[in-house]
Amino acid sequence: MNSPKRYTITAALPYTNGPIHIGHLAGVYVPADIYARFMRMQGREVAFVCGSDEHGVPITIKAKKEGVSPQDVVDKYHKIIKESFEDFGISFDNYSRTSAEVHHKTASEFFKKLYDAGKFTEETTQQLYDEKAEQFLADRFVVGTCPKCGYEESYGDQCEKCGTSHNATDLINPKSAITGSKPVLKETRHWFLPLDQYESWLNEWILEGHKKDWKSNVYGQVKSWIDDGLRPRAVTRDLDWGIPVPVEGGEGKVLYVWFDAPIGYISSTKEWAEKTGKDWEPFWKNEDTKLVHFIGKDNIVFHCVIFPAMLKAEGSYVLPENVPANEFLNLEGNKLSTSKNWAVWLHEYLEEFPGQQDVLRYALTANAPETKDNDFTWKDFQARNNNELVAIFGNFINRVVVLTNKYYDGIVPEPGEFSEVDEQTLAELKAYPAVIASSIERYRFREAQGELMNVARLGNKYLADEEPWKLIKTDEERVKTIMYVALQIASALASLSEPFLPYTAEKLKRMLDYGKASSEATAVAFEGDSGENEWEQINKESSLVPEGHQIGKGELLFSKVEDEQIQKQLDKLEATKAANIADNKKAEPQKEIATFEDFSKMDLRVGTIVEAGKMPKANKLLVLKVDTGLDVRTIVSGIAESFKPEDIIGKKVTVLVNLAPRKLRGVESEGMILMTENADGKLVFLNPDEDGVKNGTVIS
Ligand code: B3M
Ligand code: ZN
Repeated sequence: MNSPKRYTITAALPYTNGPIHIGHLAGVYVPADIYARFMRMQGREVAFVCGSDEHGVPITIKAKKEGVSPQDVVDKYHKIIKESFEDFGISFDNYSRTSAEVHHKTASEFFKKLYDAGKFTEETTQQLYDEKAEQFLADRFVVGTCPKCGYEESYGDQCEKCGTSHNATDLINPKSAITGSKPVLKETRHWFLPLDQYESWLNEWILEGHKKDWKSNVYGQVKSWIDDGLRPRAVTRDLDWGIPVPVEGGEGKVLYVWFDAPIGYISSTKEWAEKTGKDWEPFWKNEDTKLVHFIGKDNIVFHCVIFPAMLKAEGSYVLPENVPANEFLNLEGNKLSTSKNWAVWLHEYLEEFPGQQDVLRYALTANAPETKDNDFTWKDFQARNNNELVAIFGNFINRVVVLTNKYYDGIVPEPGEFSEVDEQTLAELKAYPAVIASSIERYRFREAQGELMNVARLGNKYLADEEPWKLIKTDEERVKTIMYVALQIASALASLSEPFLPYTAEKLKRMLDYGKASSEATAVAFEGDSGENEWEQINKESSLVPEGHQIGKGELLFSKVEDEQIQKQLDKLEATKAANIADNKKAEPQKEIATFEDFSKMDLRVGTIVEAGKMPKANKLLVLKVDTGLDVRTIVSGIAESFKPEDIIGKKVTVLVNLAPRKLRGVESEGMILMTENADGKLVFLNPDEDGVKNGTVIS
């Protein structure tokens, strides 16, 4: 898209079933904020919108667990989340919530427009139903094996492991997340978005149109989902928490959370426009608007396929220009988990590291999972702060400000003749705004921040090489030039650091009294320019810290993170791990009673694994040949993350031989191998440890 007139930047609406943790920040909110701040500095018109995602089954599960109402849950976490984003400097223009009236109205009107235009199909289908809980099981109310990748904890609407989105009835071995019981099928009527009808358009719009500019991890997941064939998707649910279906026959039903939530971006923009007296429509309907969605990889299908199909069906909206989804961040080698409290919670970080928002922003961006999952460790956090922010960025600024105050009472000296080194240093400096801008515009924030750090390295090296503190005794004129050059680098850092380290940039502008300079010098520098922006001022002849300008006193930009602080965090995680292990020991609640007849239907045999191999492109599945004593048969098993194929050949196993055969990734699997898991979550076989037991022996 040639130079957009305005930017609508959205960040995934966090579910209000828990606080924000570093995985959310690294995956979505820090990159989105860097991008929004940068675009504003470019003088662009920006609407950076987000809000709490307050409907959906995760909220009702949390409410049941806490014995409160869903509204209590969303009110509690909406407040925590909104405040922690504000205190962390995520610069939303508006942060709304999907329980807000404006959203109920916007989402209902959106649904009604598609309904009236006949864009939905209405189908009476068999849906999963929990007879004990007396309710239909949708989304996270049901778990089972993902039909695409074999992940055994897949939800009813999406698999967090492979990202695919499916209908609950597609799950293998579904189990109610409410009572643990096996669901039955019960008739119910829903409205479906016929995604299959958008397949050729999606092929053209994405697979052809965005082949080059969408990240490969995003493009790959979307392509795989489309290639698997698109099917109608239910956009309503038999639930009582959510936006009521606004049409005849919708009693007792609500909009599917993933139908209403993305519309939340539009509602939030409307709310913002209302507050600021702007018109929201150009941000969602004008072709010269660039719409960018910042999300985590588990939301790719919803933002690249389902929501665009909804926008296409509605017909008056622009489509996302890019969806630069990040992969996942792990914590000390383990998956972040809200339910297991395995996380660094943002609101706790803000309490324990007061005033150090930028340190966490910096460490998360330096390790951002932009193309693959990555790991956050407290040791790395400490190293990034002490070895980079303190030792390079802070050290350089401190020297510049202290020496300028010491030698010239804070007045920027008039430079003499520039040496070759000075010329070269200033030339290198002038290249950085474009270099950093180019990385940001391609959503490479890790790379962009690395270049920012190179500016601080340039300054640090320049001073270390020129040693003004030595020359001051013998060549005062030379020192004036050196300090002038160093001050230009410092003022460049004040601008270039703002998208990444907003709190540091603010302090640095105060120390250089840049605010005043920028107003005066900006007026001079940008006078007559075609509205040049702050980002460009570094390339201007008229410096923002010109000779004669009075800078302020020094203040500490960064302080060392001590070993004790890190140890305290590591101890906290150890305590969480211990609590989880203790929790694991608490067995799951017993399932409903099974009659002897039920049990006698199951045919369990001793078997031996005689062959084992990986399932192509499915990192959880192994394809096994098992000698069951009756025959040698193929069984597909989700154990690839616990065992290497070569390690389990010859292993005795317990096999359920009369389980109905099913196709997994195109391979017919005839039976199931019984497994359990140890305290560390590693799978173990259930097998007779007596060697003499022959294959085919019945287990009863
Ligand atoms: N609430 C976040 C998640 O899946 C989900 C994003 C909605 S963005 C419209 O964790
Ligand atoms: Zn899956």
